Amino acid sequence: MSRDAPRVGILMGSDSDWPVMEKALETLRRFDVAAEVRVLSAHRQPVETADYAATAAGRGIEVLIAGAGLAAHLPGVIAAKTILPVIGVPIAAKLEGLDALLSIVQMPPGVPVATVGVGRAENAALLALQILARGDDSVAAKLHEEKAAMAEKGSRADQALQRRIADG
Ligand code: RP5
Repeated sequence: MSRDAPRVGILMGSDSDWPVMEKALETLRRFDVAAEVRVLSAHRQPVETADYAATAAGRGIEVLIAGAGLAAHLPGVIAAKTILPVIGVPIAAKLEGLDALLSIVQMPPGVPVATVGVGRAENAALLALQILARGDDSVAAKLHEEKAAMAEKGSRADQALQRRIADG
């Protein structure tokens, strides 16, 4: 694990969200970007959550990723207390995550939360990395490499499919 100061905060409403949210940490580690991870429930720890959001930027955090399920208020409550970009990850605790998706994405005017798909913690990390890459050439270079590798994989799959079709 990187010993650098954390640049990204990965937050979740419950430790039951960790199996999904750990994908965000894994993705950030792949890019050598340090993160801090916290369980902070908007409902069960309201004071601690508000304090975290209000102090994150001052401690050097640049982007926040917040995952929650059910009445998923954590990303919005965090966004209310900071001007750091907040990326919300809906967790499928009930209703296949539709409840959390709508709760996170339907923020009122003035308080945006960038919302990824249900359970898509790795995409939240990639979006956080893309934000960091605006001022970090090393992260930008790794993101370009990753995109090229993805395109290469797709091309190989396409070529293999063409061969299978041609062979009948
Ligand atoms: C939400 O309630 C959490 O984000 C979690 O997805 C869901 C269930 O929490 P637990 O009852 O498992 O702690 O606040």
